[in-house]
Amino acid sequence: MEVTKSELIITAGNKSQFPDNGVIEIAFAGKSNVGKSSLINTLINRKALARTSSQPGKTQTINFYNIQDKLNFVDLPGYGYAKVSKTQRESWGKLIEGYLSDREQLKQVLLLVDIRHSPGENDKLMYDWIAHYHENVIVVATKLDKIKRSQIPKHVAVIKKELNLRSTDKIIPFSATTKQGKDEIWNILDTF
Ligand SMILES: Nc1nc2c(ncn2[C@@H]2O[C@H](COP(=O)(O)OP(=O)(O)OP(=O)(O)O)[C@@H](O)[C@H]2O)c(=O)[nH]1
Ligand SMILES: [Mg+2]
Repeated sequence: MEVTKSELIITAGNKSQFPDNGVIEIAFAGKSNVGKSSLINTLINRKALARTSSQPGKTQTINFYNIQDKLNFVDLPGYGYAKVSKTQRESWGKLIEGYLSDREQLKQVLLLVDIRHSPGENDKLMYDWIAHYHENVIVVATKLDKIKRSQIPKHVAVIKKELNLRSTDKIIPFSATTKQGKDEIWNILDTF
């Protein structure tokens, strides 16, 4: 899709604020600071519609974006940030669970992991949780520009193995800096 129109619909802090117009949704999940907002901005050719931040844990709400009046992109709050309080973690869990477990219009989840690192416990839990509800998970291996080209296959293999990806899942290396992987992701999202 060539995106020329994108706008924030709502920053939702609880379930009652989720939009209710039945538009197809694509959600972006992953650890805090992994590059969810940057991926969204790259896909929609915007510098900063989705807020990016060098401070991890910035996005604590579920942010819904209208894309070309066709799709909604859903930027989920990042997990695994040590400095948030227990209460914040619990409310995060409830919010995400309320969204992911029971959302008919949610057609595809993209789970982001940093291509440089082996997935952590939280990534594995999140993958298993998403995979339970969705037959196809797209794993986006972010920050591709941070490793040497020759190292890509090795890193991809580690992520596949550690998350225990199924044949129905896909892994796509991506960089918000070079935009590598952008077309491949759109090729999939365009099928919805
Ligand atoms: N080099 C490089 N840096 C990136 C890439 N993607 C994101 N970053 C940087 O990583 C930091 C975090 O990016 P965000 O997009 O804000 O990450 P997020 O997952 O939305 O973070 P939270 O909202 O805190 O969960 C920012 O400083 C980005 O500029 C990438 O592909 N390459
Ligand atoms: Mg973010």
